[in-house]
Amino acid sequence: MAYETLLVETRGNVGLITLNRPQALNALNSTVLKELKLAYAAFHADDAIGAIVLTGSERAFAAGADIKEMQPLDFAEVYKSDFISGWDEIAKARKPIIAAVSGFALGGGCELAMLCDFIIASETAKFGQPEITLGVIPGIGGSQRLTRAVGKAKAMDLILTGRMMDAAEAERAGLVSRVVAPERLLDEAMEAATKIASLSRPSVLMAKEAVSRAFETTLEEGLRFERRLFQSLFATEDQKEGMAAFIEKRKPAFKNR
Ligand code: CO8
Repeated sequence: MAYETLLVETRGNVGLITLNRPQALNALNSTVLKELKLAYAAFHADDAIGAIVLTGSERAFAAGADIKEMQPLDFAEVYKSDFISGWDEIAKARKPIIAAVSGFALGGGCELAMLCDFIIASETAKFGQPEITLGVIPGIGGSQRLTRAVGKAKAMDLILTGRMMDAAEAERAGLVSRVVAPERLLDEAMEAATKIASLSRPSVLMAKEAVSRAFETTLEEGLRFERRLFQSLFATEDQKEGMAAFIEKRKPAFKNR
């Protein structure tokens, strides 16, 4: 299928989505949302795909929601249509998604990166929630996910001033998992995604579910949830195979069942 705002391809067992609105620094408009949902759905339906990488250009992962699209909207319109609520669906995607971020990841762009499971950043990456400078606030999780990722002090600092933080600061703060040279960014993300895609699918999906649950529940409930998932994996052939392969000093041949 041809997309207007994305480049979508398959590399081995990994789905690669590249935001492609260079004239607007990949600003996120309603077409991007519609197409991202379609691309994600296609990769989820494809059993061969074990992980997804979402990236942008060297200059911008995404410079935020499309300000030109939003500027004329009024309250009744955005309220009635529950404007931007559709982005939540992306957070519910089951297969792991890695954000590979170079350049600007601002506003909705930073939030989109945080909707992914982890962020690998180029040394050139710049993260920020500048909505306050436009007379609004973050709308798809910036005030919640950023605060959980970096803590209250830095989240307040970024969201109240609208300043940007560079990749080194983002890594120190715990927002990104790795920082690499710009020319290594896509390879690093693809290698991580390829590794994930090579592992047993049930355990990968459950690992993602278990970590995600940590953001939604108490420690006691989370521990119980993790333990039940752990126990249930003993019903899979891949648990037998993975442990036998270790003992027999060979590579496991997972069947994803
Ligand atoms: N929306 C629409 N167009 C944009 C956006 C944007 N967010 N960002 C950049 N562009 C456009 C510019 O208008 C410009 O277009 P043109 O050439 O036609 O004038 C082109 O991209 C290049 O941008 P600049 O000339 O400004 O490039 P600079 O290198 O000078 O500056 C910056 C780069 C610093 C990134 C600057 O473009 C900027 O500040 N952009 C806006 C950043 C911002 O405020 N983002 C937050 C938007 S609000 C938001 O995200 C709400 C979140 C909640 C909803 C999320 C739903 C997805």
